[in-house]
This record gives sequence, structure tokens and C-alpha cells, in this order.
Amino acid sequence: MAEELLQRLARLKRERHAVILAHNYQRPEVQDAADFTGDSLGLSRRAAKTDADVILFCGVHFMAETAAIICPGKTVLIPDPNAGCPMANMINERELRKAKEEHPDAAVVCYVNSSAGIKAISDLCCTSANAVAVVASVPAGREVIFVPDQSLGSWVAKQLGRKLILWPGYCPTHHRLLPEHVEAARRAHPGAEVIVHPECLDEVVAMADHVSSTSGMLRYCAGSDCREFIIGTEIGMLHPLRKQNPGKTFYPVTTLSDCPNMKLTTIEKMVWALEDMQYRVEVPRDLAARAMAAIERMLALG
Ligand code: CIZ
Ligand code: SF4
Repeated sequence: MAEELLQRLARLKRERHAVILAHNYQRPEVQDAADFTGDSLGLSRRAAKTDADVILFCGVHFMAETAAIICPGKTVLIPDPNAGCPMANMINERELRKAKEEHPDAAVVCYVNSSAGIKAISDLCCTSANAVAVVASVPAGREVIFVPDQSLGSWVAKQLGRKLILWPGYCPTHHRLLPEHVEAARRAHPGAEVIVHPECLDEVVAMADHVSSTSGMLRYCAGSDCREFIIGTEIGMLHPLRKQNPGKTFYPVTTLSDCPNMKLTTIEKMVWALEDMQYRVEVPRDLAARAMAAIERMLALG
């Protein structure tokens, strides 16, 4: 059954001239069926370079939308239209416009975990991999409104010793990971390094040996002399870490950090998506152009 589904997927991929992208947080079998895996921005940039007509984006909605913005002309499909991101939904355009009116000289930096509409009214976009550099590019005297993740924003503020106006959004999955889970994991694996994502609670971030994005975790663990790691992020991340570092051991801080939206993608739904050419993720041209401007300002920083 599983083998037959994978064969159907491979055949449909050829027929549709599609490329399959899977985020680091997807189910292991979904990541294994993808042409590329990685973080949201890395995947979109990869997709832009391929000559595929169709992008099957296995992730959550804002990621597929980002691919649609970066890859105009390609058809972007998401296997389950309900795969949203609760954090991205914690801000809307009306609220952000109001904050901008209250701070008319401020620069708005939006985390990639946001809708095209939010990106379009932001000055700069950032990912967890480049958030510090992006905020640092705003002249020191200028206020910064950082949306929507207060945890990432608070970590960036500490790195730069700079006060930021933080939006009260957060990732429910990363906030399920608590200081007592880190303590218990350290007791169980005293030789391991603790690596956490900046979407985690401030108290958890403060306990870590290293804080980084998912792409940063892959680089860090490959380069570290340590053989054991305790990983504090969405648990799908353990799959690429284990696959790329067969000689090393990875433990989750807790298995509670499991994002239900990320796990909506299954191999069956991927097959159906390519069969029926749905669900399409489209961003109106002028909105995409404005959102792309915030992404381009980020990319220009290198
Ligand atoms: O940008 C991404 O893919 C996210 C949401 C996390 C990360 O650290 O890569
Ligand atoms: Fe959103 Fe958090 Fe799930 Fe990522 S892990 S999609 S930030 S809810």
C-alpha cells in the first residue's frame, strides 16, 4: 500500500512537472518523499531555481504563500488547506496598521511566519536564521515594531541590547516546551548539548547551550564535536538531524512540541493534491509585489 502510494506520487510528480518541498517539521515519510527539505525561505528560494511548473508545498499556509510570492508563474499547491499557523493568525492588517499609526517613524520587521498581507505592510521580512541581522540593519535611533512572535523578538532584543516593540504573538507548539522539561532532559543526558529554537519561552532560551533556527541547528550539530544533543523545537526536526548525522544521538526536550498543523500533511493527501491539482495557494499580483519588497530588502542584506 505504502509503496504503491509512493509510486503513484512519483508518477504524478513527473506528469505534472512538479517539485515537492517539505519543511523540516513535516512527518518523516513526507520529508523522505520530497525533492528538497529545509526551512521556509530556503525551500522557496530552491523552488524559484527549478524549472518545475508546480510546487507541492508540504508545510503550513504562510510557507506556501511565501513560495507563491517568490515563484510567480508557478502553481503552488498545499496538500491540506487547513494547515495554518496559529502564530501567523495572531496578527491582522487592521491591528498592524493601528500600531504603525501609534509609532509612525518605526520600522516594521515581520517574521516570515505571517500572511502576505502582513508582509505587504512591513518594511522588512526576517526568518529565525537572520532575524538578528535584519533588525540590526535598522538604524539604532529608529524604533522597531517586531511582529508577530514575541519570543523571537525578545531573543533578538537581547542579542542586540536594543529595545523592540514586541507583538504579543507566540507559537503554541514551542511554548509547550517548559523549563522543567529541559531540566529533566539534562538530568537524563548529562553529556548532551541543549539546542533550542528562539520561538521557545524566554526562560527556556536562557537555559540553552545554543539557540538557532532549524537550518542553523543542522549546521551546528554537523560541526559540533559533541555526540549527543537535546533538541528544543518542533519534533519533526529530529528526522533531518538524525538522517544527516548518523553517528550522533538526538533527543527531544519533550515530545509535546508536536505541531498539529504541520502533521496534517500525509502521503495520501500529497497524491490527491497532484491528482486534483488542489489546493491552490494564490497571492494577487499587486499584493505579492508589495510582500516581495519586504522579502527582497531582507535578501539584499545577504
Ligand atoms: O522559517 C522556518 O522555516 C521556520 C518556521 C523555522 C525555522 O527555524 O526554520
Ligand atoms: Fe506555526 Fe508553531 Fe506550527 Fe510553526 S510550529 S507552524 S510557528 S504553530
